[in-house]
Amino acid sequence: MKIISRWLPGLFLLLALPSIAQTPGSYERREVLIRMRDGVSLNTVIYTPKASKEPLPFLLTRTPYGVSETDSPDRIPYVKDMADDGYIFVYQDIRGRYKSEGTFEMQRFSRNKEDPKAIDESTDTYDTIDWLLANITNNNKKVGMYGISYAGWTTAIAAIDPHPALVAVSEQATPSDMFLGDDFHHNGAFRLSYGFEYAFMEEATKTDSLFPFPSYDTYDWYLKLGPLSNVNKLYFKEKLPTWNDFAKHPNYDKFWQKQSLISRIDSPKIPIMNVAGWWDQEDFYGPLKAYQLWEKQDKSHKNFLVAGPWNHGGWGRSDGRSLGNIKFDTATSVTFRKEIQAPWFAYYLKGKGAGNFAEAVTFQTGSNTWKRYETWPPKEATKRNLYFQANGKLSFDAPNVASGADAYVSDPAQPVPYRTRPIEATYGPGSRWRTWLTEDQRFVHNRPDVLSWETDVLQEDVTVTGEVLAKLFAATTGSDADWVVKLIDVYPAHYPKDPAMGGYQFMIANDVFRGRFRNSFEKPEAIQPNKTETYSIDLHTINHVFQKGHKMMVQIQSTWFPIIDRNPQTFIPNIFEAKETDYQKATHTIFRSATSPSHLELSVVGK
Ligand code: PG9
Repeated sequence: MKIISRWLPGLFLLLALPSIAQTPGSYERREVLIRMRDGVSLNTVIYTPKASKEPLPFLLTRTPYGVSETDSPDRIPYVKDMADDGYIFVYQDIRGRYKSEGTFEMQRFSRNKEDPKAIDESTDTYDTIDWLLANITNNNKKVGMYGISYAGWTTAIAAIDPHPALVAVSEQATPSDMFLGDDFHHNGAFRLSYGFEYAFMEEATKTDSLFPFPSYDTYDWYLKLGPLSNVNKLYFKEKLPTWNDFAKHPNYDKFWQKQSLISRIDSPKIPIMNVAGWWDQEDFYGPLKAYQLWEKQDKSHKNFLVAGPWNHGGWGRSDGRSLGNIKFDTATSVTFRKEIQAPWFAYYLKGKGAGNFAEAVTFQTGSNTWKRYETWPPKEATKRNLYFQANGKLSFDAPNVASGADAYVSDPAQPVPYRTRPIEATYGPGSRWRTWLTEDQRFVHNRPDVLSWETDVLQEDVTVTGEVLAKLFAATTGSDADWVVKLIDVYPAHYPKDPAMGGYQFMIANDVFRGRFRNSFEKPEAIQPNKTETYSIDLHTINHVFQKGHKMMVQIQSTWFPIIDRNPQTFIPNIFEAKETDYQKATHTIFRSATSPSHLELSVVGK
């Protein structure tokens, strides 16, 4: 994601290196090349307050998206509160990107630690901090690090093996595992449009470039692309390492496991604030997983979680009063920046304030209120199952019928669009990518290949705070299948508070699961046609009140295109090698009987 340029309205280009340019703001800017241990130099923009007398801490961000156009921090809403307090802001192009030397490698974090010259993003951070402490005057010898998404990931890995001067970090929307969740796959299902467009954006050139789609709506383009092997044949010609890795590693092998934070995180060595957006279209799994992994070994209250009603990085941009069509009554991003982020860094980097931060602060949607928790997910929630019933009903009562099922035909030649068309290029002009998770799901509600079950009108609020798990009993006539599960808040048909929202189907939780991985992500197995199998699908944690007068709905479908590549529905060991003829229609059946009671397990607070 092109974070920096999306934050920054202004453009201040530097003409000579190194140099000092006075900006109209209260910060002084310079751009320097910092030499790493292997001789490669990284381009770095440094903003220092003009007026400050006392020694100040650094706040460092490392990104692949280009730092030269970064505006003065006192003019960037995301960090303005901290800028007004006074820090030395440091922005760096990571290796091989924009004005930095060296070669870019996607998520480089696997150096040989025996080799003192070996490098990765962790050593580049270390060397940068060494240089800053020695070369920037009037610093207080403390460094904080923060960043969203890729810059959240560089932050997370800096915290795993921290430089002694790195004393507090906030990873925000870091990816944690690119096969199980996050940008490139979810539960083994390949995120086609994101993987394709992102690999091109980062690796076709040194600066970000958009794939030149010949049409505005990419849905047909991806459909006409045919099997995934056509990508290299027709377009990438084996030149993009990230795409080649997708094709070479279709299962959860060492390649994915080694780069996953799951295999890297142990006890938190320094304070860490993990930040997540409930409707993050890129890395929602990541920060929640990172929080959970650190939390397992957090003995001294160093690990924190903040989650709010945001898309990817939304807390850094807008005021956070709304997302797409959904309104939250209060300026959630402003609250985060002023009352959470700024005091947190001020305490750890400057010793200001009392520092009694809550373990978890999450915004509860529906009631639209901030809540503080001593654990996340909170222990007071109880598990309640929401069962699929006959006639499209959903209820908290288990089915007592001996047999019962609903079926649909899923056709890879007619995949369900994941958002309303036109599906603009992910980061292209006019793209609605950033709010797709909040779109009204009525656009697919009555398709024959999308099944829906809904409760009666709720007579009282149902508050779900914590984990949501889908348990499906399902069969297919094919030998592989994807299962997409969506938990939806259905607004009352007549909704005087906001009439245009009457009947809106607002997706609260969702995910996709590739059936071949039901027993193991490492070793996929064909599904035996017509055999009922169980699938446990993690829909992650939420904090939402389904209000009295609303209904709860579950939708299930087997295509979500082109964000997820089409499952051929015929088991092929590597889908990147599937042929056009392998893609076949199949009938999928979801059971809802006493012995095969498909349901969602919800963490319910209160009644
Ligand atoms: N979601 C983007 C990303 C992060 C890390 C690796 C690959 C992609 C981003 O917004 O930076």
